[in-house]
Amino acid sequence: MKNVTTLSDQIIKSVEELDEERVIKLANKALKSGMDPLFLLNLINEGVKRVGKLYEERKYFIADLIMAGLIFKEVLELEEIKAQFQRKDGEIKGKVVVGTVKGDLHDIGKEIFKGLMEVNGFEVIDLGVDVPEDAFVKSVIKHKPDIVGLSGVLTTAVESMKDVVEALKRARLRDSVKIIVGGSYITEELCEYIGADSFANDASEGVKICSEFIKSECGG
Ligand code: B12
Repeated sequence: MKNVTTLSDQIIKSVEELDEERVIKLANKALKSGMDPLFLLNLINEGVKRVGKLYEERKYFIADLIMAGLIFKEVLELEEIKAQFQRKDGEIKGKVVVGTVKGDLHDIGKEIFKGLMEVNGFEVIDLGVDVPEDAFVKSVIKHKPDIVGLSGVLTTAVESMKDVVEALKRARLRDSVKIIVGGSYITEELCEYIGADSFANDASEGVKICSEFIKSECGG
């Protein structure tokens, strides 16, 4: 147990220090020793949050945020992690339109949510980043999804998320979909303010909520 804790700490620390080579080396070591890939991603996320904090404290700069993003993406490219996101054959449970909302370019969380949804049997239509509300409306008309998933990590994303909900209401589509919002700072109060059906600060939790949406839709 001590070794596992030490390795976890080392991973978080090497992300915080933006030591790309060491992160990849330790990540490979952790995966080889049987660490759950999703647990590993949580560790990387913890390190990345520390980078964010250092940026806030003006000890790190924008280039460091970029580097943190690049390191995260590199970890997502590791074979064992990619395997975690490989869609298994089987029935499609439901359809979801996802996107990072207007004004926000952060896409790592959205990519993780998308990957986990696909692995859990959802068809995902990904609209990308900085997506305006009318693009969500058009996509709902075109694809008739069961769920709309909105991602955003900037505090300003809350207003953009609310804009999407309002635009769907104006188009009389709000009741045809469930809406889930995700991002590290989203709270129940913000979810209510946005007018979404649910929220998650963690992609796995989001997948569980979406599966429940589908179950209740089917009356199960
Ligand atoms: C990497 C990074 C960047 C990279 C992004 C690269 C990329 N391709 O995404 C770059 C360098 C581009 C960037 C730019 C900026 N960033 Co930035 N960035 C970060 C950093 C360090 C990590 C974000 C991240 O990827 N985290 C890892 C992922 C996995 O976490 P996540 O997004 O929260 O996702 C998880 C959950 O939230 C959830 N989830 C996410 N989406 C969804 C969706 C659904 C439907 C569900 C269910 C769940 C879900 O699941 C995920 C996994 O469990 C954060 C620090 C932090 N604390 O978050 C700052 C941070 C978000 N950035 C910040 C800032 C200020 C900026 C800039 C304004 C900086 C600048 N001066 O230009 C710009 C804004 C650009 C823009 N318009 O979007 C601030 C935001 C502060 C605020 N109050 O809004 C933060 C918090 C840093 C800080 N502490 O100051 N950034």
